[in-house]
Amino acid sequence: MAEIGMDLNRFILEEERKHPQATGSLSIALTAIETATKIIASHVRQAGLVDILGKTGKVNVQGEEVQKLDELANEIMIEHLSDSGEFFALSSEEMEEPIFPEKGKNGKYIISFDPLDGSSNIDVNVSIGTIFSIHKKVKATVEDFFQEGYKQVAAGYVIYGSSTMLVYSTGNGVNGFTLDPSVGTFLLSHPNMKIPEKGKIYSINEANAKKWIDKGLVDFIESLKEKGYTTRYIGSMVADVHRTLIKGGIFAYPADKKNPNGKLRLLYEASPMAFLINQAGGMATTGKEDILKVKPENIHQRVPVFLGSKTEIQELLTYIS
Ligand code: P6P
Repeated sequence: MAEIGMDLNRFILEEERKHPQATGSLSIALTAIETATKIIASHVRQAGLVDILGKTGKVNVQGEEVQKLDELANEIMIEHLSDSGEFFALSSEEMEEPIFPEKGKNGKYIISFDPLDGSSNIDVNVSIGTIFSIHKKVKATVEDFFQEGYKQVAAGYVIYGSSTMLVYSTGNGVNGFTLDPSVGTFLLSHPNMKIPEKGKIYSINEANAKKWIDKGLVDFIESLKEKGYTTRYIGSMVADVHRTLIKGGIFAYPADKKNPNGKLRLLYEASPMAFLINQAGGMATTGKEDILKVKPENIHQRVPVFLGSKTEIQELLTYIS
Protein backbone atom coordinates (compact mmCIF):
# COMPACT_ATOMS: atom_id res chain seq x y z
CA MET A 1 0.00 0.00 0.00
CA ALA A 2 1.27 3.45 -0.88
CA GLU A 3 2.35 5.38 2.20
CA ILE A 4 0.67 8.59 3.34
CA GLY A 5 2.58 11.62 2.08
CA MET A 6 3.58 10.03 -1.23
CA ASP A 7 3.35 12.59 -4.00
CA LEU A 8 0.79 12.10 -6.76
CA ASN A 9 3.28 11.73 -9.60
CA ARG A 10 5.12 8.88 -7.85
CA PHE A 11 1.77 7.27 -7.01
CA ILE A 12 0.68 7.44 -10.67
CA LEU A 13 3.95 5.89 -11.83
CA GLU A 14 3.81 3.14 -9.21
CA GLU A 15 0.24 2.36 -10.30
CA GLU A 16 1.44 2.24 -13.91
CA ARG A 17 4.16 -0.27 -12.96
CA LYS A 18 1.45 -2.65 -11.74
CA HIS A 19 0.27 -2.97 -15.37
CA PRO A 20 3.15 -4.33 -17.52
CA GLN A 21 1.18 -3.62 -20.69
CA ALA A 22 0.74 0.05 -19.73
CA THR A 23 2.22 2.50 -22.21
CA GLY A 24 2.21 5.50 -19.87
CA SER A 25 -0.62 7.24 -21.75
CA LEU A 26 -3.01 7.18 -18.80
CA SER A 27 -0.24 8.47 -16.52
CA ILE A 28 0.34 11.42 -18.84
CA ALA A 29 -3.43 11.98 -19.07
CA LEU A 30 -3.79 12.06 -15.28
CA THR A 31 -0.79 14.37 -14.95
CA ALA A 32 -2.43 16.82 -17.36
CA ILE A 33 -5.52 16.85 -15.14
CA GLU A 34 -3.30 17.40 -12.10
CA THR A 35 -1.61 20.41 -13.69
CA ALA A 36 -4.87 21.93 -14.96
CA THR A 37 -6.61 21.61 -11.61
CA LYS A 38 -3.66 23.08 -9.70
CA ILE A 39 -3.89 26.15 -11.95
CA ILE A 40 -7.67 26.30 -11.49
CA ALA A 41 -7.15 26.05 -7.72
CA SER A 42 -4.85 29.08 -7.78
CA HIS A 43 -7.50 31.12 -9.63
CA VAL A 44 -10.29 29.92 -7.31
CA ARG A 45 -8.24 30.95 -4.29
CA GLN A 46 -7.70 34.44 -5.76
CA ALA A 47 -11.26 34.84 -7.07
CA GLY A 48 -12.29 37.05 -4.16
CA LEU A 49 -9.37 39.38 -4.83
CA VAL A 50 -9.27 39.54 -8.60
CA ASP A 51 -12.21 40.96 -10.50
CA ILE A 52 -13.17 37.61 -12.07
CA LEU A 53 -16.27 37.06 -9.97
CA GLY A 54 -19.62 37.97 -11.32
CA LYS A 55 -21.26 37.19 -14.56
CA THR A 56 -20.08 37.20 -18.18
CA GLY A 57 -23.60 37.87 -19.39
CA LYS A 58 -23.40 34.58 -21.31
CA VAL A 59 -25.34 31.39 -20.58
CA ASN A 60 -24.05 27.82 -21.05
CA VAL A 61 -25.80 24.90 -22.77
CA GLN A 62 -27.73 24.35 -19.58
CA GLY A 63 -29.20 27.84 -19.83
CA GLU A 64 -27.27 28.75 -16.67
CA GLU A 65 -25.54 32.12 -16.22
CA VAL A 66 -21.81 31.48 -16.87
CA GLN A 67 -19.53 32.93 -14.23
CA LYS A 68 -16.14 34.07 -15.42
CA LEU A 69 -14.40 31.43 -13.30
CA ASP A 70 -16.37 28.72 -15.11
CA GLU A 71 -15.07 29.93 -18.47
CA LEU A 72 -11.52 30.24 -17.22
CA ALA A 73 -11.59 26.75 -15.71
CA ASN A 74 -12.95 25.36 -18.98
CA GLU A 75 -10.20 27.06 -20.99
CA ILE A 76 -7.49 25.77 -18.61
CA MET A 77 -8.81 22.21 -18.83
CA ILE A 78 -9.01 22.36 -22.64
CA GLU A 79 -5.47 23.74 -22.93
CA HIS A 80 -3.78 21.13 -20.76
CA LEU A 81 -5.84 18.13 -21.83
CA SER A 82 -5.30 19.03 -25.50
CA ASP A 83 -1.56 19.63 -25.03
CA SER A 84 -1.14 16.20 -23.39
CA GLY A 85 -1.93 14.56 -26.76
CA GLU A 86 -3.65 11.71 -24.89
CA PHE A 87 -7.26 12.78 -25.48
CA PHE A 88 -8.91 12.21 -28.87
CA ALA A 89 -11.99 14.17 -27.77
CA LEU A 90 -13.08 16.42 -24.92
CA SER A 91 -16.63 17.19 -23.79
CA SER A 92 -17.51 19.76 -21.14
CA GLU A 93 -20.54 21.14 -19.35
CA GLU A 94 -19.49 24.49 -20.79
CA MET A 95 -19.46 23.36 -24.42
CA GLU A 96 -22.48 22.41 -26.54
CA GLU A 97 -20.45 19.94 -28.63
CA PRO A 98 -17.25 17.97 -27.98
CA ILE A 99 -13.95 19.17 -29.43
CA PHE A 100 -11.30 17.03 -31.13
CA PRO A 101 -7.84 18.53 -30.41
CA GLU A 102 -5.34 18.32 -33.28
CA LYS A 103 -2.64 17.07 -30.89
CA GLY A 104 -4.94 14.34 -29.64
CA LYS A 105 -5.75 12.74 -32.98
CA ASN A 106 -3.82 9.62 -31.98
CA GLY A 107 -4.93 9.80 -28.35
CA LYS A 108 -6.22 6.61 -26.73
CA TYR A 109 -8.80 8.30 -24.52
CA ILE A 110 -11.80 10.60 -24.46
CA ILE A 111 -12.76 12.74 -21.47
CA SER A 112 -15.92 14.41 -20.18
CA PHE A 113 -15.60 17.03 -17.49
CA ASP A 114 -17.40 19.68 -15.51
CA PRO A 115 -14.67 22.30 -15.15
CA LEU A 116 -16.18 24.05 -12.16
CA ASP A 117 -19.23 22.36 -10.68
CA GLY A 118 -21.28 24.20 -8.09
CA SER A 119 -20.52 27.53 -9.73
CA SER A 120 -23.55 29.17 -8.11
CA ASN A 121 -21.52 28.91 -4.89
CA ILE A 122 -18.44 30.72 -6.24
CA ASP A 123 -19.36 34.18 -5.00
CA VAL A 124 -20.45 32.93 -1.56
CA ASN A 125 -17.11 31.19 -0.98
CA VAL A 126 -18.54 27.68 -0.69
CA SER A 127 -16.59 24.62 -1.89
CA ILE A 128 -16.75 23.96 -5.63
CA GLY A 129 -15.06 21.36 -7.79
CA THR A 130 -13.86 19.88 -11.07
CA ILE A 131 -15.23 16.46 -12.07
CA PHE A 132 -13.77 14.23 -14.81
CA SER A 133 -14.56 10.93 -16.49
CA ILE A 134 -12.22 9.07 -18.87
CA HIS A 135 -13.19 6.35 -21.37
CA LYS A 136 -11.16 4.59 -24.04
CA LYS A 137 -11.44 5.81 -27.63
CA VAL A 138 -13.23 2.99 -29.50
CA LYS A 139 -14.75 4.18 -32.78
CA ALA A 140 -12.92 7.52 -32.89
CA THR A 141 -16.27 9.30 -33.26
CA VAL A 142 -18.62 11.20 -30.96
CA GLU A 143 -20.29 7.81 -30.32
CA ASP A 144 -17.40 7.08 -27.93
CA PHE A 145 -19.04 9.43 -25.43
CA PHE A 146 -22.06 7.11 -25.26
CA GLN A 147 -20.28 4.28 -23.42
CA GLU A 148 -21.74 3.13 -20.14
CA GLY A 149 -20.16 4.31 -16.91
CA TYR A 150 -18.88 0.87 -15.92
CA LYS A 151 -16.49 1.14 -18.89
CA GLN A 152 -14.73 4.19 -17.44
CA VAL A 153 -10.95 3.89 -17.37
CA ALA A 154 -10.67 6.54 -14.67
CA ALA A 155 -12.87 9.07 -12.86
CA GLY A 156 -12.35 11.64 -10.17
CA TYR A 157 -12.86 15.12 -8.83
CA VAL A 158 -10.90 17.99 -7.34
CA ILE A 159 -12.64 19.82 -4.51
CA TYR A 160 -11.61 23.43 -3.90
CA GLY A 161 -12.57 23.57 -0.25
CA SER A 162 -10.82 24.34 3.03
CA SER A 163 -8.05 22.43 1.31
CA THR A 164 -7.71 21.37 -2.32
CA MET A 165 -8.10 17.62 -2.73
CA LEU A 166 -7.88 15.32 -5.75
CA VAL A 167 -9.88 12.10 -5.33
CA TYR A 168 -9.73 9.56 -8.17
CA SER A 169 -9.87 5.92 -9.18
CA THR A 170 -8.58 3.92 -12.14
CA GLY A 171 -10.66 0.92 -11.10
CA ASN A 172 -8.41 -0.32 -8.28
CA GLY A 173 -9.95 1.55 -5.34
CA VAL A 174 -10.16 5.25 -4.50
CA ASN A 175 -7.30 7.44 -3.26
CA GLY A 176 -7.34 11.03 -2.04
CA PHE A 177 -4.52 13.55 -2.38
CA THR A 178 -4.30 16.91 -0.60
CA LEU A 179 -2.52 19.83 -2.25
CA ASP A 180 0.40 21.19 -0.24
CA PRO A 181 0.21 24.83 -1.43
CA SER A 182 3.69 25.60 -0.14
CA VAL A 183 5.24 23.31 -2.75
CA GLY A 184 2.31 22.92 -5.19
CA THR A 185 2.24 19.12 -4.87
CA PHE A 186 -0.66 16.75 -4.26
CA LEU A 187 0.29 14.38 -1.42
CA LEU A 188 -1.49 11.11 -0.59
CA SER A 189 -3.65 11.89 2.45
CA HIS A 190 -6.56 9.40 2.11
CA PRO A 191 -5.27 6.01 0.87
CA ASN A 192 -7.79 3.34 -0.19
CA MET A 193 -10.94 5.34 0.68
CA LYS A 194 -13.96 3.24 1.67
CA ILE A 195 -17.46 4.62 2.25
CA PRO A 196 -19.00 3.53 5.59
CA GLU A 197 -21.52 0.67 5.20
CA LYS A 198 -24.10 2.96 6.84
CA GLY A 199 -24.17 6.66 7.73
CA LYS A 200 -26.22 9.15 9.74
CA ILE A 201 -26.59 11.93 7.14
CA TYR A 202 -29.00 12.46 4.27
CA SER A 203 -28.28 15.12 1.65
CA ILE A 204 -31.13 16.29 -0.59
CA ASN A 205 -32.80 19.61 -1.44
CA GLU A 206 -36.02 19.13 0.56
CA ALA A 207 -37.39 22.40 -0.85
CA ASN A 208 -38.26 20.33 -3.94
CA ALA A 209 -40.15 17.65 -1.97
CA LYS A 210 -43.58 18.66 -3.30
CA LYS A 211 -42.26 18.29 -6.86
CA TRP A 212 -40.53 14.89 -6.43
CA ILE A 213 -41.75 12.32 -8.94
CA ASP A 214 -40.59 9.24 -7.00
CA LYS A 215 -43.55 8.38 -4.79
CA GLY A 216 -42.27 6.98 -1.54
CA LEU A 217 -39.25 9.31 -1.41
CA VAL A 218 -40.92 11.56 1.15
CA ASP A 219 -41.68 8.52 3.32
CA PHE A 220 -38.08 7.34 2.98
CA ILE A 221 -36.72 10.71 4.12
CA GLU A 222 -39.22 10.76 7.01
CA SER A 223 -38.01 7.29 8.03
CA LEU A 224 -34.45 8.58 8.21
CA LYS A 225 -35.57 11.48 10.40
CA GLU A 226 -37.33 8.99 12.68
CA LYS A 227 -34.00 7.15 13.02
CA GLY A 228 -32.23 10.35 14.05
CA TYR A 229 -30.39 11.14 10.81
CA THR A 230 -29.21 14.70 10.32
CA THR A 231 -29.33 16.63 7.05
CA ARG A 232 -26.47 18.34 5.26
CA TYR A 233 -26.97 19.95 1.83
CA ILE A 234 -24.39 22.31 0.35
CA GLY A 235 -25.81 22.56 -3.17
CA SER A 236 -22.40 21.81 -4.65
CA MET A 237 -22.32 18.21 -5.85
CA VAL A 238 -18.58 17.72 -5.35
CA ALA A 239 -18.80 18.91 -1.73
CA ASP A 240 -21.93 16.85 -0.97
CA VAL A 241 -20.50 13.70 -2.57
CA HIS A 242 -17.08 14.17 -0.90
CA ARG A 243 -18.73 14.37 2.52
CA THR A 244 -20.90 11.33 1.70
CA LEU A 245 -17.83 9.34 0.62
CA ILE A 246 -16.09 10.12 3.91
CA LYS A 247 -19.02 10.10 6.38
CA GLY A 248 -21.45 7.74 4.63
CA GLY A 249 -25.21 8.19 4.27
CA ILE A 250 -27.02 9.22 1.09
CA PHE A 251 -26.84 12.07 -1.43
CA ALA A 252 -29.69 12.52 -3.88
CA TYR A 253 -30.86 14.75 -6.68
CA PRO A 254 -34.13 13.05 -7.69
CA ALA A 255 -36.37 13.70 -10.69
CA ASP A 256 -38.99 16.33 -10.04
CA LYS A 257 -41.73 18.07 -12.03
CA LYS A 258 -39.25 20.84 -13.00
CA ASN A 259 -36.43 18.38 -13.83
CA PRO A 260 -38.19 15.19 -15.05
CA ASN A 261 -34.79 13.50 -15.59
CA GLY A 262 -33.19 15.09 -12.55
CA LYS A 263 -30.79 18.02 -12.74
CA LEU A 264 -27.39 16.33 -12.68
CA ARG A 265 -25.67 15.37 -15.92
CA LEU A 266 -24.79 11.73 -16.60
CA LEU A 267 -21.48 11.97 -18.43
CA TYR A 268 -19.58 14.43 -16.24
CA GLU A 269 -21.37 14.38 -12.87
CA ALA A 270 -23.43 11.24 -12.13
CA SER A 271 -21.28 8.66 -13.91
CA PRO A 272 -17.84 9.62 -12.52
CA MET A 273 -19.24 10.02 -9.01
CA ALA A 274 -21.02 6.66 -9.31
CA PHE A 275 -17.74 5.05 -10.40
CA LEU A 276 -15.94 6.43 -7.33
CA ILE A 277 -18.71 5.50 -4.90
CA ASN A 278 -18.83 1.93 -6.29
CA GLN A 279 -15.05 1.66 -6.09
CA ALA A 280 -15.28 2.79 -2.43
CA GLY A 281 -17.88 0.08 -1.65
CA GLY A 282 -21.09 2.09 -2.01
CA MET A 283 -23.94 2.15 -4.54
CA ALA A 284 -25.31 4.64 -7.08
CA THR A 285 -28.70 4.35 -8.78
CA THR A 286 -31.15 6.41 -10.85
CA GLY A 287 -33.85 4.81 -8.71
CA LYS A 288 -34.56 2.45 -11.59
CA GLU A 289 -31.10 1.18 -12.58
CA ASP A 290 -27.44 1.24 -11.62
CA ILE A 291 -26.05 4.57 -12.88
CA LEU A 292 -22.99 2.77 -14.27
CA LYS A 293 -25.24 0.69 -16.54
CA VAL A 294 -27.13 3.62 -18.10
CA LYS A 295 -26.43 3.84 -21.85
CA PRO A 296 -25.90 7.53 -22.62
CA GLU A 297 -27.83 8.97 -25.56
CA ASN A 298 -26.58 12.54 -25.57
CA ILE A 299 -23.68 14.52 -24.16
CA HIS A 300 -25.68 16.64 -21.70
CA GLN A 301 -28.19 13.98 -20.69
CA ARG A 302 -29.52 14.29 -17.14
CA VAL A 303 -30.36 11.43 -14.76
CA PRO A 304 -31.82 11.21 -11.28
CA VAL A 305 -29.03 10.47 -8.76
CA PHE A 306 -29.15 8.52 -5.49
CA LEU A 307 -25.70 7.53 -4.21
CA GLY A 308 -23.98 6.62 -0.96
CA SER A 309 -23.71 3.83 1.60
CA LYS A 310 -25.11 0.43 0.64
CA THR A 311 -27.46 0.36 3.66
CA GLU A 312 -29.28 3.58 2.77
CA ILE A 313 -29.42 2.93 -0.96
CA GLN A 314 -30.81 -0.59 -0.50
CA GLU A 315 -33.39 0.77 1.94
CA LEU A 316 -34.29 3.62 -0.44
CA LEU A 317 -35.00 1.11 -3.21
CA THR A 318 -37.62 -0.58 -1.05
CA TYR A 319 -39.48 2.75 -1.03
CA ILE A 320 -39.17 3.96 -4.64
CA SER A 321 -38.46 1.18 -7.13
P1 P6P B 1 -30.09 22.85 -6.41
C1 P6P B 1 -24.68 23.05 -8.86
O1 P6P B 1 -25.29 24.05 -9.64
C2 P6P B 1 -25.32 21.72 -9.21
O2 P6P B 1 -25.19 21.46 -10.58
C3 P6P B 1 -24.67 20.62 -8.38
O3 P6P B 1 -23.34 20.88 -8.07
C4 P6P B 1 -25.54 20.59 -7.14
O4 P6P B 1 -25.57 19.30 -6.54
C5 P6P B 1 -26.92 20.98 -7.68
O5 P6P B 1 -26.69 21.74 -8.87
C6 P6P B 1 -27.67 21.81 -6.68
O6 P6P B 1 -28.95 22.08 -7.27
O7 P6P B 1 -31.29 22.82 -7.32
O8 P6P B 1 -30.31 22.06 -5.14
O9 P6P B 1 -29.52 24.22 -6.13
